[in-house]
Amino acid sequence: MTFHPNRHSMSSHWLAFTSNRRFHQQPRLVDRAEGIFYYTPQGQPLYDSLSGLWCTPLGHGNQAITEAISRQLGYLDYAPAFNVSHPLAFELADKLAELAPGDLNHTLFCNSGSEAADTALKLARAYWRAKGRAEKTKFIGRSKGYHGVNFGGISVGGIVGNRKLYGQTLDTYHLPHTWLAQNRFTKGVPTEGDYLADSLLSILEVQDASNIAAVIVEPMAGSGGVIVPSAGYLKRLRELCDQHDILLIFDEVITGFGRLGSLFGADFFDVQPDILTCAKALTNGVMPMGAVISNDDIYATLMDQPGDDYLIEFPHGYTYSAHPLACAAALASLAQLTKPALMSKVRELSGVFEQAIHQLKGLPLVEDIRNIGLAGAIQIEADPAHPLKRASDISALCWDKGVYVRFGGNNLSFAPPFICTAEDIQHIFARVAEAIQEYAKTL
Ligand code: PXG
Repeated sequence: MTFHPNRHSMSSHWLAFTSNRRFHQQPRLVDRAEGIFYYTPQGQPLYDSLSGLWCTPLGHGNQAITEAISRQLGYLDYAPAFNVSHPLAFELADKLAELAPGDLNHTLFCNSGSEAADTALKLARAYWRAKGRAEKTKFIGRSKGYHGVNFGGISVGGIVGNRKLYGQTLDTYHLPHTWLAQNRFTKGVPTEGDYLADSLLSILEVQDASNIAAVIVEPMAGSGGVIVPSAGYLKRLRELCDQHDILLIFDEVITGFGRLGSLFGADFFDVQPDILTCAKALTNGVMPMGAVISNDDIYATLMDQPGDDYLIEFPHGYTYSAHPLACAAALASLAQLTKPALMSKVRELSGVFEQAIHQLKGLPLVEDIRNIGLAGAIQIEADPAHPLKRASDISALCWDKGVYVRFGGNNLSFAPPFICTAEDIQHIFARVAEAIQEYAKTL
């Protein structure tokens, strides 16, 4: 399985969300993974400091997941997703109903976080229409928010680079992001910033709540650079949504299944959304799968619509919704992620992680460090002439030092697997510190 640049045309594979031209100059390949390591074709081990792309908290090569998929493959490789289903889909939906907070009891399956976001937005509109309030169609997202790459997701998303090329989006408005200069270098959840939720009122002043279907936010903005809201921010948002008859959607694609040391971000912040989307860790990243979990009222409203019962209540779904192999992977993954001992370990490691990442305070170019649970980001002072370059260059140096580090904008992001040790975490940040120092010397 060795990659031969001469035998493969580099341009035939157009890499996702990648500067392909830079990749061609310096291709980074992995052809094997085990536990918390990736391996290059030359055999160089690399610490996986982001659990893939936030999606493999149980590490690579998890035996129970491998076995579950193999077993399922022997029984049922595919089942039609429309009008037909299979036992594992119900088993998984029951499990999610049991795990998700409050009355989030009804799951629509899809294949990714992006599909989950667009599904949730369509569901919100369909709900209001079924309630006889068809004018409630607009959405509110948040600056620096990320909800995937489909048209709904980029409309509510608040990362300008992901939206600006694509013309007209849905009718959406954005809350301000929750990064505050005075909270720089806060360890964990900041105290300052609950008032930022009140910006919703300024939007309503102009748009009127009668036109708004839903507010969608990540409990913690992951792709935006691990921006942690203040402790009461989401509670305030919930209050305002209740007062104004607006659905609240939590995008838990990153925060779902233990990343914050609680099963969901909703549990961590003790706030109940009306719809919760998740993906990634649901299957430990081994099979693509997303899920949209809605509350009893939304489900009942769609099921109680007038008309013959042969009619489809929610005309939406994918060929691969509740794919049997993905269901098998998810059940095996959740059986492990929900063990209380694992969550305690995550909370314990979070303390080590917090210490280790904040030790980089004071290094050249480091202008902020944020963390929550087993997630964190180091914000690098941007070069005004090349705003996105430094984090990318530092990540390249980390690769050479044996650590795979994700960069986005001017942030280096970290979300190590739950199976790592305190020493692994310390090792990762020691290498990152060296890389930052060495890079700063070249400027
Ligand atoms: N919502 C959230 C909150 C996400 O973080 C998506 C939706 C989209 O999921 P899919 O499965 O369609 O990619 C995401 C994905 C990064 C990074 O480094 C983050 C994501 C994906 C890739 C990289 O921050 N988040």
